[in-house]
Amino acid sequence: MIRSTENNEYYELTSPTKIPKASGFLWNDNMMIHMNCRGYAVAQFMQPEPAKYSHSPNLEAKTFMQPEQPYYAHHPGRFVFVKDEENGDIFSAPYEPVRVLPDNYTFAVGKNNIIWKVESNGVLIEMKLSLPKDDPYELWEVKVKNLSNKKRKLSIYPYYTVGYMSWMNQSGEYLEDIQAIVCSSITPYQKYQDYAKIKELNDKTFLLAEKKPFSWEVSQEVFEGEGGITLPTGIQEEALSKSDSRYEMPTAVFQYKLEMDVNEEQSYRFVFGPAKYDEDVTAVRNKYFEAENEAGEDGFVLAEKEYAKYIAEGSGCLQIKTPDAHLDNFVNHWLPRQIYYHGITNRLSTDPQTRNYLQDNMGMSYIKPSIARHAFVHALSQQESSGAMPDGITIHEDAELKYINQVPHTDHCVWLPICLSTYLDETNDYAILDEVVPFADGNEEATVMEHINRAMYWLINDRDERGLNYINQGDWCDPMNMVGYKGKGVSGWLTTASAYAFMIWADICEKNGLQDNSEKFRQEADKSNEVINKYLWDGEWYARGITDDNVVFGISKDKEGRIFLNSQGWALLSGAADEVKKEKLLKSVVDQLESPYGVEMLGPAYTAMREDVGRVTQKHPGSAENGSVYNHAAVFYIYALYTAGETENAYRLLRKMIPGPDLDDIIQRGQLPVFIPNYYRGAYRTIPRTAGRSSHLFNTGTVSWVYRCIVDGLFGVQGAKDGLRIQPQLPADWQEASVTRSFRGADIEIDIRREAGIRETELYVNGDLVEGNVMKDLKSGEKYKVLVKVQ
Ligand code: CEZ
Repeated sequence: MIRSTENNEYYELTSPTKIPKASGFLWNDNMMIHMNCRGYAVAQFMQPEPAKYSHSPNLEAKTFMQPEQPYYAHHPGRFVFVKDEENGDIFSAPYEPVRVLPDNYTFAVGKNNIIWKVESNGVLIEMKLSLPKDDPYELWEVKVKNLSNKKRKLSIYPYYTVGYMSWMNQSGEYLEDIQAIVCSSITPYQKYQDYAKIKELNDKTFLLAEKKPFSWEVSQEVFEGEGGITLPTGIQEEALSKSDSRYEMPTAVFQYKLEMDVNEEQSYRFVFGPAKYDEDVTAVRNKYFEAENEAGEDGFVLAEKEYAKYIAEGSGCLQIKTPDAHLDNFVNHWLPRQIYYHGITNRLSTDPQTRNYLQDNMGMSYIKPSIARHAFVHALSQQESSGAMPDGITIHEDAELKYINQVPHTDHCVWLPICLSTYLDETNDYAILDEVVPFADGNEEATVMEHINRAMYWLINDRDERGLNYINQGDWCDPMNMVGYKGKGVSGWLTTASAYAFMIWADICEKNGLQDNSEKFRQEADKSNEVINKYLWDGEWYARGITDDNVVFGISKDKEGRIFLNSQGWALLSGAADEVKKEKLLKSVVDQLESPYGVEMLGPAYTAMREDVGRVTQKHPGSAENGSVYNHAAVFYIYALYTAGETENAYRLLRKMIPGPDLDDIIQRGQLPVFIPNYYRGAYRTIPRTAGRSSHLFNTGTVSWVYRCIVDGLFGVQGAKDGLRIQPQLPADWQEASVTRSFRGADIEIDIRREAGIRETELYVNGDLVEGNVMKDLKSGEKYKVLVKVQ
């Protein structure tokens, strides 16, 4: 039912009903589309804020992308109805809205396109979606093939949802001369001050057809008639009625009539997207369907090719081969693709959360380090001279801080050294530290080095009399908003995370020759670690924090929220936990938080509001931050396990991030292994029925860290100042594995083998045994062959 194609180009699903929310996504520089296997779509484009051109049939709230996005009969989608003109039988591809179970069905999610093949009663419909590299348009190809052994008379009806565009003004019509349905609207607004922005918006939605249709329909109501969306009246008629829409909900449907010989195939192409003027649609026609190069390829074909290249640029810096082919496929193809998506689109937002922006670019350090470099410098240019980092980084001149970025969080400074260290490991570009960057306030400017020093001092100063870091209205955990809003509550996690950040920064300072600075921050890390142990060790694990009213929480006395994952893993990273504490907390996590779908973020999940903790306790138990397998938190923990040499523990949990390989697991998660979602439902111990269910939200800081776990931990091929440090941590049941690592311009092929009698890892570079575990003097453009013998 699920398979990857031989060359791993696609993941295929052969049922539209077994994993109904199975999905894939495509993006380009200006848009994103999330398609599910049954034909439903969520698409957004940037102008510069994210906007829709295919709407739901009701007034929609403008919000950020949501987890567990619900689908319903009228959900926006892309469909092709098919009518047998001889007997009136109707089905629709890919599956919705008619829901006739096809005889054969394939949903193939690729890197740069998504393809459905749907065969019903001797008719094969193939739908292919691709995007151009820049334009916010969907490129659709629909093929019809007669697989039966007789001539067929058919009508096909590509149907694209336009939906409820606006309560102020919406309409639509067919423009004969360009063969396009163009629907128009005015984005609703009330303040005259908004007019200046509104008038610039691309408020039209068009569906452009390459071939002249037999008929069309632009009114949703007329199209559906009494038949409704599952059996539209329009389709039951001889011909679509050619209506327009005048302050009526528009739609975009074409009808093509076909008489097909045995085995005959017909192909149709469409472009769907937003526009500002009708003339823009004419330009789209010219660009995609008229212009041809010498090879006879038109703009549509060239755009598909260009897009394939654009996606291919997002390949990562390693190719792995292990005993687990599914893992290989994910790590070699899908994981870097998801990291690239984050790094290049900034999650389709103009004000990414500071921690997201920094961590997404930590991942980009492996893919396009120049983009990461630019992002780090850009983020620092929005730092206050006090060292404080803002809650979001604006990346467009008109951008404003929105949603969660209007809530003050105290953790943003922590991510600077942590994320930058990966960039430095990968590139050795210590010159970035000397880059001079302005502060957001005043006229002062300073080096990157000084900016980050100030960020560290900001953390040092934002501590209470005990030395614990204030939480204000949240730390990494956005909805932990009522622990410290009165100004007293502290975050145990942030105190540990600060200690870790100080250590990382101390390392960077030392490598950069700044011994004194380095000493200073090591001392600060020690201080933080000391107070964590003094105030937050609960006996078997670390507490999460202390509220405004001086109540320690995340402890054994709590009925709900007794243990939080982040407090445990980061105490391993910061070095707060000694051996005894380490063993205890590892066991507590296994006993209380581990599930078949990964490790949960807290447990037991809250079932009622705790007013001294906040909004996180109001989320549904087992969803999101309230005790799901919140993959971002889980991967911090996994990274900590690798750092602490907990190889088996680390790999077991890492593998659980990816759906499968067993079919049952994939069905329970409800997601194809083509991305890692921000969470899988948790509360495994109290609500097992829904545990494991994917959020399907592919925006997540998880992926950069998964790559880091693979580079620094599993394969141990982390960059160092003087070369490439090689120290694999393979799970015990792997006898061998290999990895091709692109690193600072060199190509390094590494074979790792277990060998009896080996005590310490042995490294042979081009046949010669190398002292220590670092490959030095690497030359860009060279190829190296490395053999690593491990115990
Ligand atoms: O957003 C993520 C943030 O993008 O939640 C993480 C946080 O560290 C990331 O920076 C943990 O809180 O406001 C909410 O309740 C939302 O749940 C967001 O916290 C959450 C959403 O999953 C959006 O991706």
